[in-house]
Amino acid sequence: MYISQLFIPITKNLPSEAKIKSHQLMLRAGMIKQSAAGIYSWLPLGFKVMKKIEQIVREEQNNIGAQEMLMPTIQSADIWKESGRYEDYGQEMLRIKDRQGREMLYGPTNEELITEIFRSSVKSYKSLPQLLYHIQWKFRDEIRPRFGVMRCREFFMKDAYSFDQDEQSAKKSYNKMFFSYLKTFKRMGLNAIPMAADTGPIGGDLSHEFIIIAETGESKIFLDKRIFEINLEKYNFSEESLERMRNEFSSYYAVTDEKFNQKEFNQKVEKKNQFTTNGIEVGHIFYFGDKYSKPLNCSFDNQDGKKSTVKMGSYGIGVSRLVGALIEAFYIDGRMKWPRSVSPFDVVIIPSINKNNKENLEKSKRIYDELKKQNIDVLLDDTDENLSSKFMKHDLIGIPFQIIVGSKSAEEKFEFKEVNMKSEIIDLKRIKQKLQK
Ligand code: 5CA
Repeated sequence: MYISQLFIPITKNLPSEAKIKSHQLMLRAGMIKQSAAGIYSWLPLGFKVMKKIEQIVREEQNNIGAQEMLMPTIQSADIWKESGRYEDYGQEMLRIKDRQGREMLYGPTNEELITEIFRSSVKSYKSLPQLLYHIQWKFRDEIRPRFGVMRCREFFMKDAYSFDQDEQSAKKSYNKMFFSYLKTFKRMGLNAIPMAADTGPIGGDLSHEFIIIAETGESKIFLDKRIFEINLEKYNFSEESLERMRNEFSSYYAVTDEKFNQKEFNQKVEKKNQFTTNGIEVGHIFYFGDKYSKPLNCSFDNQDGKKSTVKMGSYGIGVSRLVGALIEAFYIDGRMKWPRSVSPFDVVIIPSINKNNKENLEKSKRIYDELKKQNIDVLLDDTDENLSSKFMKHDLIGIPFQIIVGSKSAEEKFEFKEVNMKSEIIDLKRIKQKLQK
């Protein structure tokens, strides 16, 4: 893509409510535009990043055998009345009436809807276990939407639901998802820490939040810092390995302020290992047994020919929140550097261009064509702004690799730079190798 053709409304004017860096950067770099409080349009650059995150989430869900589907955003109130959550959910739920006067709502989550789908089709233990997910918009009428895409009213979420015969098998599904989440976040360059959590309006008795460290995070976290040293490489998806992985994580204290207790912290963690900071919740998983399957009557015939209720869990990842969370994690000293796996482009070519000299632009176009042929997603800054304003712009856009075609580039060698590293003068062949994924 040539930047002159990209719809990227870069702006300097920030509204006063943009207090944290991810919110500021997303507005400045033209990634999003607010359309109402806590509701955003995703412009091409922001949308591209979100799609990359979505794809990583999708691949990792598919890897553990979860099946993708798509449920609607609008749901009927009836099933929520059956589960008893229609009243409980309160004002966070956006309630709507259709032209017939039927009560509808914009789904804040999908436990009821998926249970209703499941109960009408699954009759026997032979069809269990099952793991289903979708990636869909949700709406929660938050009292105080803030921090841009981090706490908004409409947001994009991956939600998965597990269905098992009994508690033991359901815990296996939970552990599988637990490990899969760690791998998913790792692919985005994030070290997410699982923390025992309260279950809130979703319910149940077992739950973990996955939190990444960020000063601006809304959750205060308390942990034994040795938890950072856990090596995921030594684990796999076998039942026994998952069990050991869970045990290793639970052996270290790691909680958010909801569950924090100073006395316990001092007892369980030596002073030198105590670590207190802020974090962003990027995922949350729940095991709630028959909380929904019972009132919604989702049962099956077990091996003994008796009726039994399905045991369920649900597993969320904040796909749109992750765009902001990644910026909080990687935006340092006014400069953004996306991890390669989610960067909007693989590399940007920045030629130094002036009115009398279009040679650098011509050279850049040739590099562009070469890289395109190799399936490298490249952005060419073909504007005639001076180099220093181009650099400032690319500090915002955050593409991790730059090819600078200017005074340092000789004949067929070019200045190649990984952001925040020293540049080197190399030929196109070397550049291609460096960009190989
Ligand atoms: N049904 C369960 C699991 S699917 C559920 O809804 N869990 S949740 O409430 O914890 O949400 C899952 C994830 O969505 C959170 O971890 C968070 O990353 C994201 N999320 C929740 N609320 C918002 C919000 N207001 N704005 C942006 N992202 C949000």
